[in-house]
Amino acid sequence: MSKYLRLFALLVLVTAGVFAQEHPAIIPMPLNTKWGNGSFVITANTVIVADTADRPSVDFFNSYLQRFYGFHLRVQSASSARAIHFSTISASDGEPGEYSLHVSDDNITITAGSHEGNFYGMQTLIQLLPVAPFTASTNGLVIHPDAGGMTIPAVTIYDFPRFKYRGLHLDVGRHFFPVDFVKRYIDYMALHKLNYFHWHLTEDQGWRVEIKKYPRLTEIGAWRSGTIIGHHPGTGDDSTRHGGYYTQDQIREVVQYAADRYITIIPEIEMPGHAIAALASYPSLGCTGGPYSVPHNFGVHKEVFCAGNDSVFSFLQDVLDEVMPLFPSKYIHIGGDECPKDSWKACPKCQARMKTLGLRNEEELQSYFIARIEKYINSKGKQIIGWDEILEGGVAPNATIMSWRGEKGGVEAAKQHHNVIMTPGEYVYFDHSQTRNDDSLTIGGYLPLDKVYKYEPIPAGLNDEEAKYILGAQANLWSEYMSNPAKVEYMLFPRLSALSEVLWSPKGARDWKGFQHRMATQYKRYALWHANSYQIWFQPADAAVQQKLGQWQDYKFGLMMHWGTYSQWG
Ligand code: TNX
Repeated sequence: MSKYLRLFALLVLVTAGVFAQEHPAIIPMPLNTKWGNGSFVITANTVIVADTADRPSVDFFNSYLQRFYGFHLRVQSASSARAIHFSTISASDGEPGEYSLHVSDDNITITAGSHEGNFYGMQTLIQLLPVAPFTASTNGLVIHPDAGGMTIPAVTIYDFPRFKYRGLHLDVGRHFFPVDFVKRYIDYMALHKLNYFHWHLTEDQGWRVEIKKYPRLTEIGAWRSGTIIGHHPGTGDDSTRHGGYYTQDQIREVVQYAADRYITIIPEIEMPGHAIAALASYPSLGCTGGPYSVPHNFGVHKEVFCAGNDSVFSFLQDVLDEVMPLFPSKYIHIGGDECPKDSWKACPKCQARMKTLGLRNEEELQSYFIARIEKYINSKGKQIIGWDEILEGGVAPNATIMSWRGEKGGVEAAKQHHNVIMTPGEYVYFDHSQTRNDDSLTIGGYLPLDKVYKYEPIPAGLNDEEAKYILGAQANLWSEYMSNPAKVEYMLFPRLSALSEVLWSPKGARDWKGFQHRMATQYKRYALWHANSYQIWFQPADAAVQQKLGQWQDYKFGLMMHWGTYSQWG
């Protein structure tokens, strides 16, 4: 090869390398991406062409532009040149959530088989927006379209999710979080293309949903007079009243907010354990009749709903009668985990029930409890989800299982042809620390970003037929040691981004190194959203990532100067 040819080849390689790095970082990685030549420039004159049915996508996009870039676009139904087009084709044989996104010099077109698909296409478009450089202004970060517009690189993407259940959970029982934060949490889910929000609404330490027939649940059960200091059992008590609850109107508002983001909310009403807040409100619901008080500490408590008392079932049915109409979800989560059997063993009513029904042990009494509630919920056209303990003593006939104590429960349930949502503690418990020297208070355990990223939701040991019962996976945020939104965000980010790729992207696209490179951009998005995040996630050995992070640190520093305490939520 001549000297010039070699030089030319080198130049081509270097340029290709540079261009490869210039492409926007998309998370979760789409199924199929072909970068083109050229670009579309969004200016203040760009219009959005969409039907009213795609209003949720258009509104999300415009409010994202407004909030983070300081402008929004005009919307019209008539076709136009130089526009962002949303179109839905009715493709009954399409994959759920599939979309294609095409960016050329003249247009941006999002085409999908459903409005939900258009929403995901729009989320990908959001990730093509430039995130740097920013100019500071009084309303935040602005790339004003008048200043040359926003350049969106030409690309053709075809995409659909790997799993149909892409979940995230939030425990609002241990600590209460206000509606505004719950909405923000739902936005974070939407930005990561997740579609199920598991709202853990009742706990020992707090009952969080208004039930009109039983006002004491929120007058008494939503409040505790203090919280332990430090890890359970605690080194003291803060003696500070904590609590709160959502009115039914607020619940409806949040459900609609989620629906506008194609997210289904699954409410959890815990039974027979984790229910002291309810017992404190109505002591006759427990085996001894109380008195009970809303605990200040955490862990697994022995006071549970009495399984021998029919009025407990009437109470729960009344509660469900008010809860089910609030949530369009076909699933209702009934808990079922960590129910010690001590009080049932000592309770004459529970023992009498076991004798009448010929139940051999208290595990079978728990199965009776869950199956009786399942029957009621099924009679209203809904289905139950329960934690994997509901497999013990015989599983309720139509239940979906959430496998949290490792993968075993999920494997067992799938083999019994029950639907399964994988949520094993080891891989997706975001209450665990992200670093071995976490100086913030957490429940313990160590779950770094790469472990989440490498998680495979289909457990080994299932054949193809059984694997079909794995609907997807979910990360859980238990809030014993998350007392404020900034802490929740700190535990959520960056792990949420890894989870989204596990749930959405094809298995073969999983690439830890490439993901780390894309995360440098994702961190800038976190900053754009004012999201708090855990930052020291990278492998110090990876020089390229470090260099990007160096840029990020400079950038973040500028941001902190601008906002003061940027990590504060609010
Ligand atoms: C177990 S996961 C629980 C929760 C705790 C969590 C802490 C599950 C079904 N039950 O009540 O908050 O561990 O990691």
